[in-house]
Amino acid sequence: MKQAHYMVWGSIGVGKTSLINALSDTTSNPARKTQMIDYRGMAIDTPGEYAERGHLRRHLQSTAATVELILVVVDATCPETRFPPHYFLMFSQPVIGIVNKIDLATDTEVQQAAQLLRQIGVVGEIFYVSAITGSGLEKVRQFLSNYLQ
Ligand SMILES: Nc1nc2c(ncn2[C@@H]2O[C@H](COP(=O)(O)OP(=O)(O)O)[C@@H](O)[C@H]2O)c(=O)[nH]1
Ligand SMILES: [Mg+2]
Repeated sequence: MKQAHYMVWGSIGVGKTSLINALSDTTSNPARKTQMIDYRGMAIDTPGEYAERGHLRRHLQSTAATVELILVVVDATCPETRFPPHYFLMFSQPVIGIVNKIDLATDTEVQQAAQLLRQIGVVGEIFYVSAITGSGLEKVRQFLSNYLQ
């Protein structure tokens, strides 16, 4: 199987699948509900249900051990999370944050979402994007292409 390079984590509906579609150069299908851990080229998409429940989260943790980079996505319009504080500090790989849906959020909400990422242990760079309008995605693409050789 082709080795995926990065894994996308986040709660249900934050826009993980939309983001991967937007970052991939493939014709973007509208996001379908993600039913299982989904290997899609460079990325591993994950179902929000897994991230939200402790006992399912363990499946993601073992998959995460095989990737080079972890992306944690939060929804700027809904700055809340089920991840425990400092959760992402457990990973040895770099963990970067994505604040998605900035097209719908106020500046204050965007700042709150970034703080939330810090609280759950995302210590890497934070990017501010809209998977729908494409705003901010170029920086993420550049980061990925520099980082993942
Ligand atoms: N306005 C807006 N909607 C978004 C954005 N990203 C995702 N969505 C919408 O949010 C919903 C959930 O997206 P999806 O990618 O399935 O989320 P997932 O469950 O994290 O994979 C869909 O209706 C998307 O069209 C965004 O940046 N802006
Ligand atoms: Mg999905």
